[in-house]
Amino acid sequence: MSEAVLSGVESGVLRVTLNRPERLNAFNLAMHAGLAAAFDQAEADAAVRAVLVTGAGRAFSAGADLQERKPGEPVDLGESLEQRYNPLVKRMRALEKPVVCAVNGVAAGAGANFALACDLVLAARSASFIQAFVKIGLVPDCGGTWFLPGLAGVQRAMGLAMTGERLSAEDAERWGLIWKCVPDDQLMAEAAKLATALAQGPTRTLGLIKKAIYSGTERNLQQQLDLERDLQRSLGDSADYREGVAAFREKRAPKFTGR
Ligand code: LHQ
Repeated sequence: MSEAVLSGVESGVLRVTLNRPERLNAFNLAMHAGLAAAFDQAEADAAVRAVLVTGAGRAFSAGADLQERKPGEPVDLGESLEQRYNPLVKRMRALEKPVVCAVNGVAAGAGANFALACDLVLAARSASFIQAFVKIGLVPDCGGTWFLPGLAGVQRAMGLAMTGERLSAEDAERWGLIWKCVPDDQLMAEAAKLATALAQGPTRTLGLIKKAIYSGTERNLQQQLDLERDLQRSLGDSADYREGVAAFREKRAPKFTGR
């Protein structure tokens, strides 16, 4: 049996590929285990300075595997969120390294919201996003009810969640759900270029940018100004800050080491 998740490091980027193309990369236990192992490595390995997530085959991910359980088999969906999906989303957001997502095809249900949990999302022009949950009688999960209103506004979030309509990659970009929609044949090159550039960036700083931006929604301006002060103070004696300023003054490109 082939591995449900493929991973490998190149130029400081851990590439993580969802690899169940025959099931449109639907999430099963093996895929969760593979993702957990990949993020273990992303957290622990100092050589990894950015993560790039994508899907094998024609889809990004069709969400939870709806064929795994026998019809009528009792199921605790809350437990599967608590044990697997929610820890995955939390650790992606908490990882102090950038996570880029290359959405290569349809992203439905938990697959769509797993993509939105990444820090920067690129999508192929032919890709699409579907909050498919309502079609099987569920609410959006994997953070969708939190990400969507923040990214696209309450009305658009409500429309996507209540209708389960397909949103094209172009509209996803226009609505602010994703960073960029790119031509299909350029997706992986663009995503690799972005992830590699981030992997050469001031890693500690990028981690703190995530922290500041993601906590902004929970705080008022005064609290956010205080947080920015504290984060900036902690970066003031970093090697990358010194290098950045030196490079500016010497009119050359900086060489960041991530320290
Ligand atoms: C699939 C799936 C799939 C298995 C396509 N599973 N095989 C739920 C429960 C647990 C806890 C956590 O939270 C969740 C959250 C969720 O994610 S709920 C939402 C689950 N996802 C969906 O409802 C989406 C279901 N899939 C679709 O609507 C379509 O497949 C899409 C729109 C994604 C793609 O459509 P097509 O391009 O027309 O492909 P297809 O439908 O023909 O699918 C191709 C194959 O993949 C097919 O198998 P087959 O053997 O007939 O070729 C599908 O059965 C299989 N597949 N999604 N989620």
